[in-house]
Amino acid sequence: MSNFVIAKSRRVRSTPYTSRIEMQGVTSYTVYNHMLLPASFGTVEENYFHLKEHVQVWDVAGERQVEIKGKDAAELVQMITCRDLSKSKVGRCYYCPIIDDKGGLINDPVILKLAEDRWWISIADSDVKLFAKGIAIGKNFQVEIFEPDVNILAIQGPKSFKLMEEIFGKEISDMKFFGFDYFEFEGVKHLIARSGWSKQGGYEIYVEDRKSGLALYDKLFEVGKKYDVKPGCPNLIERLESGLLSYGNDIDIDDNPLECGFDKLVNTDSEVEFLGKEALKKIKSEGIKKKLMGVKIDTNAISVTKSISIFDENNNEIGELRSGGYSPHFKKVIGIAMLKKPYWETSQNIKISINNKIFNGKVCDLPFI
Ligand code: THG
Repeated sequence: MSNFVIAKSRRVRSTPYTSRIEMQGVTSYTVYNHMLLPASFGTVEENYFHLKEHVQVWDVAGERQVEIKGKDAAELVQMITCRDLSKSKVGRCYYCPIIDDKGGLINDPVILKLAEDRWWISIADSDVKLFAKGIAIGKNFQVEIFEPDVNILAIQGPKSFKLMEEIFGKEISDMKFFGFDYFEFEGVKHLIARSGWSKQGGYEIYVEDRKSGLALYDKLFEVGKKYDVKPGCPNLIERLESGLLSYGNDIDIDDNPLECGFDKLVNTDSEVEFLGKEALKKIKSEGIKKKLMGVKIDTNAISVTKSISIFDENNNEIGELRSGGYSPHFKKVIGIAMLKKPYWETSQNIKISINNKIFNGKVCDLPFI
């Protein structure tokens, strides 16, 4: 295999922390929302064990914010998600499928309600800003839609609580999962949420003041020494074991939220109006024809860089593997697959072919753990 690097440019944006993580030995990047997102610091397996035991600081500035502000902000946000936000509260985060008129998944962001007329959509990798602008223009909504200069630092891992307490005070530990509030660092207030794209616990700091953010970055490593803090990034194995979905990998615009296991977030029986409500009602009544499931495969290594066809014992193509990696916990490869009806039952045996070698496996429920 050839070795290559991602060529940087204005279009492939750096983050305020890029120079820091390059000094700290980042070994690969992916591109996420037109921005550099670190993908490894050494091997994914080393990063996995460290994340589960200690604490990591992640440059996840690529999780961009789409700010929706103005008189019709709440109406626009509700228009693009199938989750009923009518009882949502300021100071809370909401995981919300964004869907189009056909029920196709546009994105699966965390939505922060900053005020009744001010929201942040913390997006996965697709151009939600353009989609929201199109809807707002078509509906003549009075809103401003823009990408503010917010650059998230995620603090993840079991020791994240101790580390954050030392910097921001004991109160930060009182925050509930998916709550957020403002906490002061050296005279500057930062929005901090109890959230993050791992299930090892932690926080996300929505840095608006770049200068203070860099000072905070350095402070986290200084204070974090005794907790064995390391720079890190979203970890393929940990997020698979935890059942966290990756837009563009596991799910996409050709999937609807019912096929992706978001049933509880599809509130077609509520009063609220949203795009794709009729489409989703119809899909619900007719039943889905494919479904996202876990798979376990009897091998110790796999690299999924495109969809891999999945077959049953009679060589019928029954679906596709969309992500996968070796799990030290299960001692086999675990993956996320889109399987056709009726092959998504957990008793289903599967086969995949990689480089002319056949591997056997089984369908299982999500999340794995
Ligand atoms: N944090 C922030 N922005 C993000 C992500 C994030 N944007 C991109 C991407 N991640 C969006 N996708 C997800 C997917 C899952 C979760 C968060 C963002 C998640 N899920 C929990 C779970 O599945 O257990 C909780 C869901 C819930 O309680 O509703 O956290 O990570 N800022």
